[in-house]
Amino acid sequence: MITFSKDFLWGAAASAPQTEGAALVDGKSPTVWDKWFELEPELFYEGVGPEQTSNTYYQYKEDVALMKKMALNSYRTSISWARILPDGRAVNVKAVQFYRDYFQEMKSNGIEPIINLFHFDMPWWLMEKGGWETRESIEAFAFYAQVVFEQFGDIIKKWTTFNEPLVHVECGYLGEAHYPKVVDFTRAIQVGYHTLLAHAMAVNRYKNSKYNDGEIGIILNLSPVYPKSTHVEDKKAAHITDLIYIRSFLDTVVHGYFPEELIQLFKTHQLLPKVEEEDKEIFQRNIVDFLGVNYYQPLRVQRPKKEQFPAQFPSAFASHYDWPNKKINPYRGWEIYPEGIYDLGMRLKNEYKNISWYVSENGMGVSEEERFLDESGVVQDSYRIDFLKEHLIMLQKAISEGSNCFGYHMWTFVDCWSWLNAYKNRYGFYRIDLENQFKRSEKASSLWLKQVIVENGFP
Ligand code: BGP
Repeated sequence: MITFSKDFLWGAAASAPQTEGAALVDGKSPTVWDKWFELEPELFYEGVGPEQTSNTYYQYKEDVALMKKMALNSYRTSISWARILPDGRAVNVKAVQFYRDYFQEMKSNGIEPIINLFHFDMPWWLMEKGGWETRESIEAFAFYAQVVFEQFGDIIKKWTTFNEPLVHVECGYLGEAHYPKVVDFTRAIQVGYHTLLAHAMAVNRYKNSKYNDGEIGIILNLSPVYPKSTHVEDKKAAHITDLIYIRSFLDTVVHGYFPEELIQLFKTHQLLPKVEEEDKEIFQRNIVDFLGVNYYQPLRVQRPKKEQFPAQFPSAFASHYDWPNKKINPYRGWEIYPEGIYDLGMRLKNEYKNISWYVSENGMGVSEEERFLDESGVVQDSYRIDFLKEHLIMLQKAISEGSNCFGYHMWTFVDCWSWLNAYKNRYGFYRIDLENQFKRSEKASSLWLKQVIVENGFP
């Protein structure tokens, strides 16, 4: 029997911009996603934009009832900055009321809300000023954080600042999947640096807020990095990838400082961001209480390919390696490697002070999932049950060896809108029918996990 502790947090994860809908309702101002969709709707899968997310703004009571039915005891979502502070300064009373009611509804049903502040949804007014590239964004975020701690700190006892800060850096400044879709390593590093500083400032505001009896952390996507071989060049490629993609964020939020090796690397390539004297102390004094870890698949790398030179940083140090033994999710193309969750858990134990953490996202995206609907309208997602089982076995192994993990949240609860991919890949325990007033219907995995929660494990 694979068992978990009685107080283990079983839940699901989502975010405001991917679920709420009501994109410009009750005073909310546009985010980068609302605006980008308005400017280039053709970039979004099947032309579906952020207005058509899961309608949670109006249907949250129904969703909380379903969470309860599934026996979940926790749920992670985020607050929309542009809803709470439409112009960055004045508090939107209707938004405060909405979130208080929503969070209270969860609490009254025995579901602990874990609330995140930023899930890729930069308010448009701030983007127009340069977004995270500007130093001004740090104080703007700290102010927003302070407002939400004051408004909801009596209800919320587990906070996180950012979801996957690496992603808005990588997709927005080293790729073209997020706005402002530029490819510029110098700007990317400045954005990453300011994000980390904004995170530390928000932690500081929490520690100094009137309801500071809870905990605050951050959600990082920690894909373990595996080299192609034990050859020194492949190992070096993995080491540098880990330094840039993992340790840049992880060391800073847990230890309070950037790895010296990373600073030297950026220095050598004249990529050091602009910093100020006081920053060092801000990082040092504001380390996290816990971590959320998003894990989908590992990164596999090898020494850089010769033909890539002169290459763009960081491909000058590593290139992708297609592991021939990998098991693939045929419906999304991502690798399935449950051992990665164990490796992460053990690393947090051994190298990061055995910090308290939880799996804040893990899951299996499936395109055209309607093909698995049975006659009674239930999605028979046995592939997702297998996925869950395999990952929970590895998680439990890490816990039994001392890793300090307090919960598991699958991405996601009800199929949700996902950025440029819109509804292409479905992840939920519940299916959403967009043609039928956002109707929610069961998938077999929700019944399976309910049983696991009730029994605190599975055979
Ligand atoms: C994570 C994000 C989520 C969600 C998930 C699935 O990186 O935090 O917001 O989008 O990935 O990704 P996708 O829908 O692209 O398959």
